[in-house]
Amino acid sequence: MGKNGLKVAVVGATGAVGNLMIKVLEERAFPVGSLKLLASARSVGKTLPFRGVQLPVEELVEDSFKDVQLALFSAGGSTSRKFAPVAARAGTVVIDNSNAWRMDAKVPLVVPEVNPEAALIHSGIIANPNCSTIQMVVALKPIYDAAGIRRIVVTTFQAVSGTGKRAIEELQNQVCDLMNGRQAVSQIYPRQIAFNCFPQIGPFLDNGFSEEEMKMVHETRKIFGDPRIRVCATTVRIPVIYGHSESVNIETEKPISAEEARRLLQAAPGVRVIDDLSKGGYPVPLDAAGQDETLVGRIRIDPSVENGLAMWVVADNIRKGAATNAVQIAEILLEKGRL
Ligand code: 25A
Ligand code: L14
Repeated sequence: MGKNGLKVAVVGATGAVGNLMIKVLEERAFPVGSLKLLASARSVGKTLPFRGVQLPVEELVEDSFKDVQLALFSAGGSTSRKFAPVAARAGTVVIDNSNAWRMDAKVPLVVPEVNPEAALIHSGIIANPNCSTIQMVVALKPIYDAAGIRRIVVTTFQAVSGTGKRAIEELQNQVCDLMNGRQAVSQIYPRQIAFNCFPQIGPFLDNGFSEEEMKMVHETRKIFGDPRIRVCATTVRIPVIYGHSESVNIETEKPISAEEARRLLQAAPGVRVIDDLSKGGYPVPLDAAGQDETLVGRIRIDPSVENGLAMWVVADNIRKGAATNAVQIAEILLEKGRL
């Protein structure tokens, strides 16, 4: 590994997102001098590849962060609540992918295409938003800037990889069992996911919304810095492995035509418009999987309200929705000399 780079740690390195964080650091040629792979005790003994070298997985403990300049966390909320402050006290900058710190007033919540400047004002912890929120705000940013957004109604179609490795295995095992005449077993999810879908992501709250739905409300307002945006979300799990899709309806402050929205989106960073209906041109999860752009199609006027616009937004939930967004935040810090 390069001698002049940074000392970087990945917490939750053996998980679905952690694994990809390692790959994205490599792909984007992030200046890693040495890489420390951290996970729970049950992963000690495993090795994972980085730049052609197998690196050992170490157990995450209180003094794991000595001399570590940057730590990317994706080991779940309780691990982040416990260890992100430990790392920050050791002088490590933490970019945390869990839900633990996102709504903390002292913690910036950053999507580089939307509010990059927020990354520079932190006290050791920077939060990566929820995957469903990230791809939606990337697609809405150019429209927000041009016409303002009053209200968003969104329905998501979410892949199982967001829940982690064991959920991917649950879908695969259920399909295999059902195709072989055996019963499907659900351990991770509340209902059968194979050949099915269900409108529940995370626990339900007293207001009748799921936790994932309320994350989209609060995080969208925080990232845009606009507490007036009204958001109503319905989040649905579908039997897809990689790539979330979203049906997004918005009401803008000023009128905007579908052509103008399409033109703005075509010029927006991180966005690719696929919107040619004559050729069946619209994005699907298989287009999004394995790449970093947020794909937008089906852009059209919603005639049921004043200043209504509807669109379809698809992205790889563990790349742009998690690992890539986290590494992009680190790149902002690096560029501004903050690492
Ligand atoms: O809802 P949350 O809390 O926000 O959770 C979000 C993410 O956390 C993970 C899961 O991701 C999910 O996407 N997660 C949730 N519950 C978990 C649990 N009971 C859990 N992970 C482990 N146990 P994931 O499965 O893709 O991996 C997340 C990464 O986090 C590491 N990790 C978990 N707890 C940790 C920790 N690291 C440090 N300290 C802790 N306390 C985790 O490493 C992984 O890298 P690991 O060593 O625990 O898991 C390695 C593989 O083992 C399998 N596995 C998971 N749970 C169990 C298990 N094997 C046996 N028994 C289990 N209970 C997984 O397949 C994992 O890949
Ligand atoms: O808040 O199960 O980052 O798909 C995103 C994915 C919570 C769980 C988060 C899933 C998560 C979720």
